[in-house]
Amino acid sequence: MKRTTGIDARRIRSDFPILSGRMVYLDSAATSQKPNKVIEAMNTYYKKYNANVHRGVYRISEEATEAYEAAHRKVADFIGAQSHEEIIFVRNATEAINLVAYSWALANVKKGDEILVTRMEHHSNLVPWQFVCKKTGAKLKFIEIDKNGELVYDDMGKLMTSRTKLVAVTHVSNVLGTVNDISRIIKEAHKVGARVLVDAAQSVPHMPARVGDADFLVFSGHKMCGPTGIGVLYAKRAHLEKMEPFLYGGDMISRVTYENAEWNALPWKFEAGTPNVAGAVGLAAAIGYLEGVGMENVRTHERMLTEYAIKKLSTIKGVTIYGRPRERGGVVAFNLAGVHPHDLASVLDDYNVCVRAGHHCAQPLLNALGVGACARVSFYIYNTRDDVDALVVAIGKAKKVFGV
Ligand code: 7TS
Repeated sequence: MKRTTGIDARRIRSDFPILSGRMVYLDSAATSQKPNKVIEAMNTYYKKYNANVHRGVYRISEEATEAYEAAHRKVADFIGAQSHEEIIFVRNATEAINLVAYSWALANVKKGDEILVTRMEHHSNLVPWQFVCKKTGAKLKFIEIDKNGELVYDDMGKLMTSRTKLVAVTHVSNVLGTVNDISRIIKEAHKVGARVLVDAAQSVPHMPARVGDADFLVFSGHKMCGPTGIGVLYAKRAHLEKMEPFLYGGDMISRVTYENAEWNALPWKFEAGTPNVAGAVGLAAAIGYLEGVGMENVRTHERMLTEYAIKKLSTIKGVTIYGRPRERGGVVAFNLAGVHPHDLASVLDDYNVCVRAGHHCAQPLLNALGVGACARVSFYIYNTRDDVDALVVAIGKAKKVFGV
């Protein structure tokens, strides 16, 4: 492939041992693959300085503590947070949203209040708010989407009122690929005094993304070249100071008597128990790797691949693509008429092409699109135009198999 996007995807691919064969991996929105640099950083931790953190005074424990804390600083820098105190490590984006639901929302949302989400949310940014509304008597409201898969921004003025306590919105849809205008949403929400949670699970890995004025922002390490089991909650320091902890126990305290406890400094107040040190080390290495590639380059490369994929898929008879947003992430969801997406994915797998099929944890959105399921390809830095070509060839084979 020609280097037209500032990325040499073939060279990058060689950094990912799982991609050393012929596999065409088109499911990075579910989880990304991991480069050697990340795998090695985690191996080195286990081989050379595995110890619990914030406890021992011996050398390797200090080394582990330093690496763990440095990972918080690395994340803070990467997303433009003011300090590591605003970065809480959790298991994944889902847990980060639940932390906000339990610690912030249950204390701040009352009967008659409203929580506003969009019609394109992943279950992770929908189900916790359904729970909060049921528990508190608040009402869940929705920003609609238009036929292109974009939010109907003009309705926001009507939907956001003094009753709106929280606007929880995805930055990039994991189905439609829509890149939402987060700055605009935050500006509108803050006008009525609402807090904003940004689900950045599909944006932080793929484009330069800064926390800006967001109150809360969440993402997962495993979608950005990092390991599973580590995710991030960013929250403005002022909110974290007022919030009660989510989990209680060791590490999150400063002083304990038989009757009472005082909380540790931020961010440790929200990190009870022995944390995922290896995960933090891996996430820091992943960020280092992505910085080496350059997030602008990641975005440009995925834009190029997505445009190419849409162009190619559009030429295949029977293919319907869902969503035509003007700003789109590296995600293309589609169906092939007459073939269930699970069957399609299964035949594509026979040709070493990995795509996701199903409801993509966005069942209400799929229902709104009038389909129960669809296939989805999603790109990352190691994908090339050749991968798209291989997909198109494999779809052609599937068409023959199913006689469509
Ligand atoms: N939010 C969005 C927008 C997502 O796409 C996902 C995962 C999550 C939240 C949850 O992330 P987790 O790491 O807590 O599970 N999306 C997908 C997907 O599209 N296919 O598999 C997982």
